[in-house]
Amino acid sequence: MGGSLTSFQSLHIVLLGLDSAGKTTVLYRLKLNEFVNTVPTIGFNSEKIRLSSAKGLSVHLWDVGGQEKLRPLWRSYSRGADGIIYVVDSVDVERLEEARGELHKMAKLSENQGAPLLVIANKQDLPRSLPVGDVTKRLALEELGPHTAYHVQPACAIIGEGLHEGLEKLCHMIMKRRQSTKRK
Ligand code: G3D
Ligand code: MG
Repeated sequence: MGGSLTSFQSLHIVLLGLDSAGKTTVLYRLKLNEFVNTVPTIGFNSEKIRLSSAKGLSVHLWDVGGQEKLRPLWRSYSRGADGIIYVVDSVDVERLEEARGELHKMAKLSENQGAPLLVIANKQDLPRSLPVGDVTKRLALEELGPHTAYHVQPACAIIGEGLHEGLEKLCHMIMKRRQSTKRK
């Protein structure tokens, strides 16, 4: 097996982000390919998804509630994760700073160091959404250090635009990391 995209692998990926960023919408768009009217997540939602592009590869996505009182749970759900999806609301400029703080806090936990990161710059359909370049800067992603591979994907979760593309990039980063740790 090892680092290549062989059959029957399941990747453990967690979906994190502030409340109302669009995590649950992302999850059900990927799973069901349809819009699901969400309610604020208490605890977590979890789904297994098969990737159409990479045969036999499935991802197990954990959508953890983003309200402040639930954020301490992020740590236990993301422990040992193969990859992290961090969803941000590209319109909510004020809370991007809070989003940056939570992201960096989590990335510093030793358990997560080096887990590839997909940032979903969500709600790009809205007129005042920040472009990905601005989102990247405001989240200070370059400060994450050389061991964390990341990709910032513009997306609109309600129609699903950008989600599969982003997920494939994440899986690719995960496989690359597996190959390089195997070599060491
Ligand atoms: P969360 O799981 O991160 O807390 P949700 O977020 O998935 O529950 O989404 C929060 C709200 O944002 C929902 O609206 C949802 O429909 C909306 N949303 C999610 N993605 C997008 C997007 O790409 N564009 C737009 N315009 N809205 C989006 P409500 O009205 O139910 O609060
Ligand atoms: Mg939710």
